[in-house]
Amino acid sequence: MEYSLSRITTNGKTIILAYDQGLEHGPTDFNDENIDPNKILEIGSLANLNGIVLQKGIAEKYYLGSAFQTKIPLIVKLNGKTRFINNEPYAPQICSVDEAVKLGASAVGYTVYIGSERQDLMFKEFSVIEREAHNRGLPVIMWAYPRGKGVDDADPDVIAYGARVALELGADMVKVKYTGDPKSFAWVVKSAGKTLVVMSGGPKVENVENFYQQVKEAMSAGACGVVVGRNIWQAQNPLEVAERLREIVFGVLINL
Ligand code: FBP
Repeated sequence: MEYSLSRITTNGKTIILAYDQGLEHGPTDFNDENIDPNKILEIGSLANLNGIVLQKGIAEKYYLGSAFQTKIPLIVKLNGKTRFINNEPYAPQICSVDEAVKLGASAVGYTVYIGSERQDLMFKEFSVIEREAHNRGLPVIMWAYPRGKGVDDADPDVIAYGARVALELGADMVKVKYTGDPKSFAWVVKSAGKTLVVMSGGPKVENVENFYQQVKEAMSAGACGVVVGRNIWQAQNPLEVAERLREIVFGVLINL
C-alpha cells in the first residue's frame, strides 16, 4: 500500500491547524472573527502551516476551488460528534475517503474513542478507512482519544495505550494529549513505533509560554509536531503563535 506523508510534513515535522471545533463543541469556541472559516484558512496559509483539518461541509464551501487549495494542504476529518454525546462516545463516519479525495484532501483523520463501549464500531469504520485511504495514496491520522466509563484520559499509560492502538490499526500519524512530562511522553512515542506522534493542542491556555514549554518537551521526547486549533486561532495574534511554534518544531523563523 502506497501513501505519503510528504504533503503534510516538512522534513518529517509538522504543524497542523485544527478547525473542526464548530462540530465538536459548537460556536461557543468562536468570536466574530474566527467563526469565519476564511479567516482560519488565511491564518494557516499565511503561517505556511502543513495542513488544516476541516469537516467536509467547510471543505466544500470554503476550500474546494478557492485560492487556499494551493496554499495549505487539506486534512478531511471523516467522523465527528457534538458535545452533547458524552459518556460512552461514538463519532460516526460522515464523509468517505472518496469524497475526501474529491475535496482535495492530502490526508484523512478519524477519532477513535478508545475504551468507549462503542469502540468496536469505530474500529470497524477505521479499518475500512485505513484500507481505502492507503489504496488511494492518502495517509491516515488517528485522533486517539481514550474515553468512557473508568477510562482516565490523562493517565500517561492510557495515552500510551492509545498511541499503540493507532499503530496496531495502521494509522500513519496519531494525535494524542500531552502526558505532562517528557519522560512519559517518550514512552508514548515508543509505544507508537513507526506511527508518528503529534501532540494535541487543547483549550487555550492562560499563559502561552506554558504551552510552548509543553510543545518543546513533546518534541524533545520524539513527537513529530503538533495539531493545534484554539491556541492559535483564539490567540490575540495567531501568526505570532504560529511563528513561535515553527521555531520550536522546525527550528526556523518565518517572515510575518
Ligand atoms: P484544539 O487544539 O483546539 O484542542 O483542537 C484539537 C482537537 O482535537 C480538535 O480537532 C477537536 O475539535 C477538539 O480538539 C476535540 O476536543 P475534545 O474532544 O477534547 O473536546
